[in-house]
Amino acid sequence: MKDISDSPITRNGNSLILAYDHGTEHGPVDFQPMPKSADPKHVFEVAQHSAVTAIALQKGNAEYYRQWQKKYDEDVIEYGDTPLLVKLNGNSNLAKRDDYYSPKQCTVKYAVEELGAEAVGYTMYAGSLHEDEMWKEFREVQEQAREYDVPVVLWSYPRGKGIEENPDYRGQKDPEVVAYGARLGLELGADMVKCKYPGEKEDWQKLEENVGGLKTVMSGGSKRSDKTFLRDVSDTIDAGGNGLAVGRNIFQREDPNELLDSLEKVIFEQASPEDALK
Ligand code: FBP
Repeated sequence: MKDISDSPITRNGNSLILAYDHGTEHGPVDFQPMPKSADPKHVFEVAQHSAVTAIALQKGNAEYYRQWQKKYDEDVIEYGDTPLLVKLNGNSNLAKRDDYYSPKQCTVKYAVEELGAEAVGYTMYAGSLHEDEMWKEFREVQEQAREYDVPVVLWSYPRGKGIEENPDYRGQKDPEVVAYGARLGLELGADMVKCKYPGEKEDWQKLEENVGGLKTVMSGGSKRSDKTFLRDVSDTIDAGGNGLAVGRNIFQREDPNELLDSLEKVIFEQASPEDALK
């Protein structure tokens, strides 16, 4: 089994994954603040910034990404080759369900053999009535990922009735809930776990105490100022985290390059947010 540190989705042990599966998860509403972000080609271009170690796409956009790269190749235009992480499951905001569930649209085989994925991702809603089904699907994903020697990133988002109806928990971002989700990444055999930011650096530190050295990345969340966002990322790194998987805080900006420059310094050079913004 290959160590994730040898995978191209990490650099010096850390990662900045540009997530662009929002058209599935939230719908076009996420593109409204920056209409050009609805065009995948725009986001593919953004992903070529040197800070980005992988772009996370659903199957259809992954196919489009490969076509786009081929076109660029033929035109002999110089372009980056940002590694592809195929998100294997996803769900829309349109579905009416009794509890959270994220069906699988792509196999590891298709992702690797047909799309040339360098990594795969899977969302797990532990705490949902459908947790058992997702565990079963994840087991297959994890074992196939081992066969193909690609790392598997677990979007670990505990939510649903088991969380909502438990009086001990204060929702999805309760530090105990986030830490539990992170621990599941270790228990279920992920190579990296992506967690919601619980709000405080100390909370991320506690999370790290429970993952046995598993790579952890912070999930971006809704758009905030450069300063606030960099502070959250920097706190995650200081607390032992390995970077970021981010969507809206990048593609909802008119020109995300400046923030990406700063993120590169914070994630890969351990710069302070203040120095990174200079
Ligand atoms: P953001 O940085 O925009 O929060 O994206 C991270 C992400 O995990 C995406 O991959 C996904 O589309 C979205 O968040 C799902 O968020 P949620 O399920 O909380 O609405």
